[in-house]
Amino acid sequence: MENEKKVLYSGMQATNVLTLGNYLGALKNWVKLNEEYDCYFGVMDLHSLTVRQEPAEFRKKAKELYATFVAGGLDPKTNCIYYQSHVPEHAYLGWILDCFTYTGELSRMTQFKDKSAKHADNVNAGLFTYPVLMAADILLYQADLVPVGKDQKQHLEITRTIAQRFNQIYGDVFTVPEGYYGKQGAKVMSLQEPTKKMSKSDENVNSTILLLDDKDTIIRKFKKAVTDSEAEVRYDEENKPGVSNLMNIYGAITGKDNAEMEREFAGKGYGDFKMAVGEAVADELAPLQSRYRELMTTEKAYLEECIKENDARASHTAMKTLRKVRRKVGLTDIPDYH
Ligand code: AQP
Repeated sequence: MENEKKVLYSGMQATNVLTLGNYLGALKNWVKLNEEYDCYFGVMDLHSLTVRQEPAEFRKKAKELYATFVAGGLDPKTNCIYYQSHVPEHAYLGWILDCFTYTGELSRMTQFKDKSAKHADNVNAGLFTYPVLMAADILLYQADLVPVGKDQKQHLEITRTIAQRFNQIYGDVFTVPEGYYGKQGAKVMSLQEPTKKMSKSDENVNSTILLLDDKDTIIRKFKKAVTDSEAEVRYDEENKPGVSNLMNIYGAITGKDNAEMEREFAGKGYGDFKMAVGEAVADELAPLQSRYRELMTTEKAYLEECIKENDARASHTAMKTLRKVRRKVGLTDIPDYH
């Protein structure tokens, strides 16, 4: 039977090379869960337009992001990996859901506040309605589970609110999704300002580990990571945010808990600890990097073929939901909309 598995949906913006935060908060969990679920992963290029993009560079980044998903371990023959902008139903449902979302709700979103401060010269309406488009992304595919980093928790909550509101008026139209957050790695912080999240658009290169950084760069960045004046590897987010962040990263990769890490580095200085974290990260990323290089050199045609197949698959599911929504809200039938 078709679709016995539950549905998983997630995506990322095509704004830059991914960071270790994107990897540990999202991609690594996608890979972990992908066989258990019927998965849709989007390159969220419409979302990226909330910030000005240089067109040629943007197109390139979107393709690179697609290849990164595959290089990270997602098979595009079994997972529907697609570009958001290739499925116009996202924007269409986004508009309908805009009419079921209150401006008061949107103005409470912390990402909107943060991004408005960061892009003060371009506080556009898209930045404001971003969470509604995200709700449309998820609800179009009737997703049960959405694995994301903790920074997206508020957006997932509003998605649930919108779905429940719509269902209350029109009956059971949308599946109300659950968020999935990993135990470790759900919020990776900047290496230079460990009270701020690691972000792919951060201008300070030493703040982020990029997934395509080579081993020397990774180790150098960890060596420069801000810690504190003690020399004790101990988890204490409030008083030792830098060390706690590094423990969080090391734990997410090795599977070790805080007590194990504290024992492992007892009596050793931060130098040894940083080196161990750097090596663990570099080793973790090495297979992704070599697969990425293969895909971007000799397997471009294969990716194009997958894109085409997955566009059709995503469109089929998205149209099915949109058709139902159109009918429920009372829009007239489009004769050839199948
Ligand atoms: N620091 C982080 N720790 C854990 N998870 C994170 N994510 C992002 N940063 C961290 C998760 O990665 C996914 C990608 O999200 P996105 O591309 O839609 O945008 P974002 O959350 O705004 O990510 P960035 O890196 O901060 O991008 P820019 O700089 O472009 O705004 C999501 O699942 C997110 O939770």
